[in-house]
Amino acid sequence: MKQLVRAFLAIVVIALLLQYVISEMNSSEGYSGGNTLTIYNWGDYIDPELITKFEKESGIKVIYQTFDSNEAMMTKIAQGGTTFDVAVPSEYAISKMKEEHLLKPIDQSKLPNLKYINHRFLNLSFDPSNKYSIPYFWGTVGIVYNPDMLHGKKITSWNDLWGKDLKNQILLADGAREVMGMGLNSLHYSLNDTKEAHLQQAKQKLDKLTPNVKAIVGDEIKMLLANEEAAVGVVWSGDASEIMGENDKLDYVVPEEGSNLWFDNMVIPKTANNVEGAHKFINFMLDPKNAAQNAEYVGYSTPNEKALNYLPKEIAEDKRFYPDPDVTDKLEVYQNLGKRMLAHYNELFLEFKMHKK
Ligand code: SPD
Repeated sequence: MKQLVRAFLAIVVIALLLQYVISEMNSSEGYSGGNTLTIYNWGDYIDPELITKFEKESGIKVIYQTFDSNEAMMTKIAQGGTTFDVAVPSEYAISKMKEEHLLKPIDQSKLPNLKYINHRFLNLSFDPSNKYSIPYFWGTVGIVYNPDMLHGKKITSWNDLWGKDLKNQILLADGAREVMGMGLNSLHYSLNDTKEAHLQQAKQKLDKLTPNVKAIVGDEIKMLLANEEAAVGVVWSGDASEIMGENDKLDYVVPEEGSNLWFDNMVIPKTANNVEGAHKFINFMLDPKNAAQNAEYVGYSTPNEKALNYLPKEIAEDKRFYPDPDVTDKLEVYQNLGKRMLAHYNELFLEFKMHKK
């Protein structure tokens, strides 16, 4: 009898251990299937309450993982061994993922809320007809700065950042295209330039900026700038909006030499297990009230026309974060420069980071 009890207890312990191991795998390796949905998004890029609301409404359990660059996200998805159901790449990454057959087509008949997206954000060249991607947020790259810390000085151009008065005052977002783009734009080159001589010139110019660069950082850039740890930051517009919500002394400018207009869209990676759930989630995020709640929480600009009605006027009418088409038409969208050129941009950016250290 005692032996039977021991055997029974051993089975219970093994079963509990197995359950624990499986749940650990679910949360760490992007396992999805059954009634779960694995979402792979940028850090600080969703209101967590919306995840809970989606889980309650759909009965689907969400496993949520984050990345901090398009490059890291693409490498992980291309490597396989993960089953992300929804991811949120930027435009040039979407074009590259399509080329590498990493995306599943989207069934628009399952997205009745797609009608709320402003047509300005649909049918863009990186994904004509939105066969593979649905708009999530959009914005620009620019400079957020604290006039008080700069004795009233106004910043208007990339070249202002090389000023001697900015020693150790600049924080840069940790993005290869953003930093290389800043170097290229400061020389009046395109931020999609592929001429080796221009890229080398941009890298040399960036190296000269290092005395002014305090750090190259991820999402913590928002907290550091809001707390006045540095006077200037090169950031995505949505981060600027969030920082300015914390510290209203700061201002945001898109530099006069030009800059980047970007689009982050929701996609269904090739390895998705829960395609039905992925469509449900995408449609949920397209709901105008949900889109407005998300935009207000993260600070980024929503492409959802109807959602603008649910946002406070001071957000929806702020032209720094919702610039009109005549302004955005002058900006450049990153192109997919091909595997080798994108790797080269990354290498140059890494060399710049090493030079900084
Ligand atoms: N913390 C959220 C960051 C999202 C930034 N996406 C912008 C991509 C521009 N290529």
